[in-house]
Amino acid sequence: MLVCLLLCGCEAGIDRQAADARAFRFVVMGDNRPWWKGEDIITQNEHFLGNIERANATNADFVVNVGDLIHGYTDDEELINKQWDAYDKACKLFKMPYISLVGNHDVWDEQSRDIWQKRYGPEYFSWDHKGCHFIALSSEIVGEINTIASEQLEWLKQDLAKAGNAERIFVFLHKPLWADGSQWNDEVHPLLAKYGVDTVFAGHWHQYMLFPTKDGVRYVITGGAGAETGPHELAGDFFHLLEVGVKGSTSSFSVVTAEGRLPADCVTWDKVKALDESLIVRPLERLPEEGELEIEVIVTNPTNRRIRAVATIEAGKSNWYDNRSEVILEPRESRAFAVKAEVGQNVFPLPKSNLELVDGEKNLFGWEDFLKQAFIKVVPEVAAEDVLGDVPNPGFEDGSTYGWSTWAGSLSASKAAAHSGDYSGLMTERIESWQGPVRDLIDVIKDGNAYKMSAWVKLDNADSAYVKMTMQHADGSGTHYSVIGETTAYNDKWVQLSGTFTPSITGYLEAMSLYIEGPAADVNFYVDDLEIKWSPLGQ
Ligand SMILES: [Ca+2]
Repeated sequence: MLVCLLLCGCEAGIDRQAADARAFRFVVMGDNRPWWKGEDIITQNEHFLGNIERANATNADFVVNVGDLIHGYTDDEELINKQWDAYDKACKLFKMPYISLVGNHDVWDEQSRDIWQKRYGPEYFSWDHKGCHFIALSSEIVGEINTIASEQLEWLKQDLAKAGNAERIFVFLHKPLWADGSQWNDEVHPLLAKYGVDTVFAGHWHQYMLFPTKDGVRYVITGGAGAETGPHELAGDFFHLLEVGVKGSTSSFSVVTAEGRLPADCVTWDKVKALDESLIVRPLERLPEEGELEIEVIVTNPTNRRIRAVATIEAGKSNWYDNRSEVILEPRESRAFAVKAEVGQNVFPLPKSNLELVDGEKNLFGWEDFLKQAFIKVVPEVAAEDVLGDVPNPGFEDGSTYGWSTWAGSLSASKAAAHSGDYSGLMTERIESWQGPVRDLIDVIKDGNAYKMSAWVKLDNADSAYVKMTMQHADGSGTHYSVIGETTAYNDKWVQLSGTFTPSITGYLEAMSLYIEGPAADVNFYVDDLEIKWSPLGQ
């Protein structure tokens, strides 16, 4: 197996460092893949090649890549193998042993998993090096995606139990599952804390970010090996690798970029959160009328350099006008700044708005949709005004299916069950799982506005089933399906399907149909109390 061969080779390094046999360095990086839908989705890009050079310059004992190695996401086996060949070719440039982990662009279905296993072996594994233990996990196991579960979790428990004498334990995986909460924090983190794991390295977010240490376990994101990054340097959006030094029972690392070396705390979760909260937008006291207005914001310069704050309003399909305002900020200065704007007859939908801190040509940090914050006080009253007037018979209380239709099968107003009132809609004689009650909303939904939608569902002849609320919309760019809400429905209680929908319409709108679907064809179900509310801030 690849990993074993590589690591057997590097154990020979011990002789060369006889003076301090247990001090060593290793490199971690992630997310080198060619850019998403870029011109060349096969060849590895210059940013990855640069990172390989910088890794070689560290003379580290080995390099770990936490995944998203190729473009992937195709059924074309020949193309997948071409992408892997191009990756292997680039990786031959590493002068030290090199270990690859599985990312979501590398294994996304059974076919891609089989290709991975044929070429690189198991999806999770571990190894020892100079008294330390290293564990590579997969967040991409088919059928268990975004979890470390079942067989892999059992393996991890046994592997950690066997690593008892290791000086330090390091864990690698592709997705920062700790940041999305849930299963990792309940089942995996306590194990790592129990065994005194030093650091967990992940990628997936194309940036660098140090998280707060939790129960002694350090968590780090390093996803800057070549895939496209965001624009904001202070948020960790830059190409980089991590150089980790281990000496006895301590470890430390620094962040290596094309421009030099940065300390591990150059970008932390807390610093980015504080920056994000440093922008203050003064809420409007009333809805603006047609004409010019100023939005007052307070911006803070977090650097020791003179920078600019640039606010842009991009009208798009709204009734606002494009606008750009700018102010110079002295080092560490915090100041009020009036952002100029101009609105036509209708305030909603709001335009796109963006406020950036800019140093020369570099974007340091930014706030998208900052304008929404100005409307927080004045929106609740307008949000209360719903659009139900345009959606008659939402709860079948007409005693008919007026306003409703079906793709196929039979829909009737039924007194057998009701979430409210006397009636609900009973859906029977379905032939496919996607068939269910349909509402035509072509005259209700307006481009760019946000809507909150909900409906109640109860099963008739099955204990439980997956249900979802879907919007089908057809326009100049084709037919699109958006899942607005999904849940499990039961036959002994009503459950609510809910979610928000913000249409983006291209060209001529041909259809806008909301429907409830999901259970197997022979499952009959009731639907009641459809509710659609205008939600100007998309909240
Ligand atoms: Ca009803």
